Amino acid sequence: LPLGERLERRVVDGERGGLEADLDAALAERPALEIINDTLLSGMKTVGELFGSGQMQLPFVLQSAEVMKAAVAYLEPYMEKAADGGNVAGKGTIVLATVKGDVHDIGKNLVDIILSNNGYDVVNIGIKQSLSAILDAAEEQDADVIGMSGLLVKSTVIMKENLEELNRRGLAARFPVILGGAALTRAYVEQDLHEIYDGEVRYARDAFEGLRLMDALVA
Ligand code: B1M
Repeated sequence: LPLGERLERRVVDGERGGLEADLDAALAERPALEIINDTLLSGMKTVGELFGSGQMQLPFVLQSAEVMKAAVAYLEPYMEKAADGGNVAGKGTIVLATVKGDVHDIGKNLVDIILSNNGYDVVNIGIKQSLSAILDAAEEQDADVIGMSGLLVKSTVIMKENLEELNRRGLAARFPVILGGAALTRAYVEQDLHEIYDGEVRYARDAFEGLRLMDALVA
């Protein structure tokens, strides 16, 4: 198979052996981010389709996720940093979490990498995080923005409850919120949730929209 297809297959098949060598070869041809966006994510999409249609069982999805994570970790040092020295942080702080009951973190961790490489301080508190854990981190770190990720339909309900709780605690004006994850739709966030939240709530379709939103919210 050609290199790109082989890499994509590695994600779909959950095949780690020889991954680094293929990534090195791909890096000689294309930037790291392009390898992630065009090749590896396309493999994850196939995994989601196979799983959704009952053609792939969960343990194999997990293996694919492990390969995806290993590939992203390997590529991370090669990802472009902002010209203004993105690693000199200080543009603003975001607390990033996958919401309560949800373990999906590949997307959230990509958002972390993209924001960190572009000058933001990212406090990534992990998966299955309750609102109180998110708020503890946000207050402790004096965060500018709260970012919540979730891929389950159930998580979209949790996000709504979290926003309602922020309203009740009088914290909506203090914390703009960015939401992302495959179960959300733009309309759900920008219409339904926008209507109930007393602060700013925005939808990020991908990590780059997350970055644009941070630039807009924190500037
Ligand atoms: Co699960 N899973 N999974 N899964 N899984 C989905 C989400 C699902 C759609 C698959 C399917 O049925 N087709 C389905 C959800 C269905 C639903 O709710 N309606 C599902 C299910 C059902 C489940 C379980 C319930 C299965 C079970 O146990 N029977 C279970 C849930 C466990 C739980 O959470 N409590 C489960 C478990 C798992 C694994 C552990 C095996 C593994 C996750 C491993 C991990 O993350 N560490 C897994 C995986 C890998 C997937 C799929 C196949 C791929 C997800 C992924 O990593 N995509 C997924 C199918 C799919 O999404 N279509 C699926 C790549 C990633 C880069 O994309 O996270 O969307 P994504 O992130 C994007 C954007 O959304 C955005 O930026 C990223 C890219 O730029 N983004 C943000 C995300 N968060 C953001 C935050 C932001 C900004 C942008 O700012 C805050």
